[in-house]
Amino acid sequence: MLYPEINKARSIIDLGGEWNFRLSDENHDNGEADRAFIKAGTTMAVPASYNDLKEDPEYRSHCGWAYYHRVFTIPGIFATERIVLRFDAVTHYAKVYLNGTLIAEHKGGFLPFEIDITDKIRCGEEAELIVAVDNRINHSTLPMGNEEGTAFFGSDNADVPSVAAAKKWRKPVNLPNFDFFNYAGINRPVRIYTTPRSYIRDITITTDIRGSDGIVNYDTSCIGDGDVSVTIIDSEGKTVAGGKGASGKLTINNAKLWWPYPGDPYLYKAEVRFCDDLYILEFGIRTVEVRGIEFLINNKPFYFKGFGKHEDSAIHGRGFDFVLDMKDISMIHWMGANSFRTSHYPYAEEMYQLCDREGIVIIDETPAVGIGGTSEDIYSVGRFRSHHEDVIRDLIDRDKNHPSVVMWSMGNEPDVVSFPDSAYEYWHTLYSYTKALDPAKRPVTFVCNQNNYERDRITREMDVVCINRYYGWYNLSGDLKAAEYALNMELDFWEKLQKPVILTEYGADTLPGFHLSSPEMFSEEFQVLYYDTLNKEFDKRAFMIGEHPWNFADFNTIQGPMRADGNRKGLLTRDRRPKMAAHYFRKRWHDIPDFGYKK
Ligand code: GCB
Repeated sequence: MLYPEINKARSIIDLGGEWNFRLSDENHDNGEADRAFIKAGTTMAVPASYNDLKEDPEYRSHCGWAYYHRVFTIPGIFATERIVLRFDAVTHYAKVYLNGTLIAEHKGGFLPFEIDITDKIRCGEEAELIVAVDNRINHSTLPMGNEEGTAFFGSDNADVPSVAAAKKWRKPVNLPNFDFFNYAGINRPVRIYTTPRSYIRDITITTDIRGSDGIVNYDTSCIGDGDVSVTIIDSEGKTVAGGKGASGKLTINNAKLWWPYPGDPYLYKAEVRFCDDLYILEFGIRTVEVRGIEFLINNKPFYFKGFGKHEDSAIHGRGFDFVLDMKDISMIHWMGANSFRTSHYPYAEEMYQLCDREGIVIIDETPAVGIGGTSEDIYSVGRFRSHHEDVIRDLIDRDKNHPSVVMWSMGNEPDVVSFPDSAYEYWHTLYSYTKALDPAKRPVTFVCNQNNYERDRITREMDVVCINRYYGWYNLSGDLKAAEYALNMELDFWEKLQKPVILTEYGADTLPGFHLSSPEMFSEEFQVLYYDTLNKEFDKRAFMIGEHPWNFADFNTIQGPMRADGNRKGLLTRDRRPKMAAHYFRKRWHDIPDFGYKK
């Protein structure tokens, strides 16, 4: 799916700003009375998560439908154009009504969807838009919610009579089977964009390297009758290659490659023309390959230094925040990191564009987090399977052209040990499905939890073994000597496999400003010692090709006895100030080269 752009053939109308808003569990979708009901609600910012924008606690704890309403007019000058309404992300389920008619429904809160409204709207006349948003999560949604009455990090002690009896006072709440706040609403931009009536629907670019030449394979999908032409322009504006036809192979002599920063993340532009339409796509020339225990970018062994992140900040929640993205990239550079995982869902497209330009490597993750946490064989029941496939298809469709994206993560910490056969079948089928869909055939993985690695048959079969481990925190809490022993015992197991392994999560909750002379849990000194103890062990192992501390920054979660003002494992505070451990990693990572670290 192409990102909306403004050029001489296309334009954009931004529908961000103030909308009417109302929380309600009744059905208010299209009638006159419904519109009046929603308008009589309150004001709401778009894009944003609605949860932290009003002081009534209902906004934070709401479980069910929320309604957005606004009117707009498309200028008459666009009457000859094709007109598309695009939502970058509505979390988690959306119903869209235009002038009282349901025009779209969309499941999944982290990927875009769009509706061609050319024949549904009159340019120059007022139109009325209602978006109904459902934030409920369960075994059919991704991320997954619990349906069995236990909240993440909480227990209802059902066998205690008084606690069991008190349940009747509880109102319905969302019970995430994941550790981040279930921020909801129109989280990313809403735009109308125009194209000519005959238009470029999609462009796919894959690249290769032959000696000093860059190979650019392009494939276009266009609607209408006409010829396609493609021109490749370098960063100085010079034409370096060109071709005609819907697909083709172009050669750029002495090509400049895309390298992670501090290398040059060089980008070319492909100008694609079809009838009166034009689309300009930026792309980089680079290769990615797993060979033996190495992860090669442009044929050189790369070492992942970076984080698991979240889209999360005060007030905005998970609402799109370009200023925050800019700051995060700056802090990634400041710490000498080169990569992150989009834990635990696809991020806003603008972040990937920034990473292309700033040379940051991305492991691109689906929202498949929290699969498990139930006694039923969740894979055989399979209420989420087709949605998971849709999400992978749409993720690849959206992100396939980004040079920054080097690997797909099908999900985070699914239960693969309790249900061995059904889990095996599920993840293997999905692995082949993902591989087949990606035109660039990037490596595919999923990220496994602290499980019984001897029983887990699936993680070991991924292209890269990605493990989340909390030795010294959730296990062997506070005892770093024992943690070091246990980690080494497990690493001995992985070493035999001769596959590349990334520690995709390890971390310790830390309260900024809490200092101790003798490091114990939650102190800044403990966080540094924890990382230093474990890092020294990875440094001894050639197959360990990356370290992603959890988390880049503190982030918000559901309330519960294990979380004081959210998850505090950040190297940075929620407002992006460095804890001592950020300074520790800054020193470490500036000394570790991006390429050839493990000789
Ligand atoms: C994990 C999860 C992550 C949590 C983290 C923690 O394994 O993948 O979502 O936030 O542990 O801090 O508990």
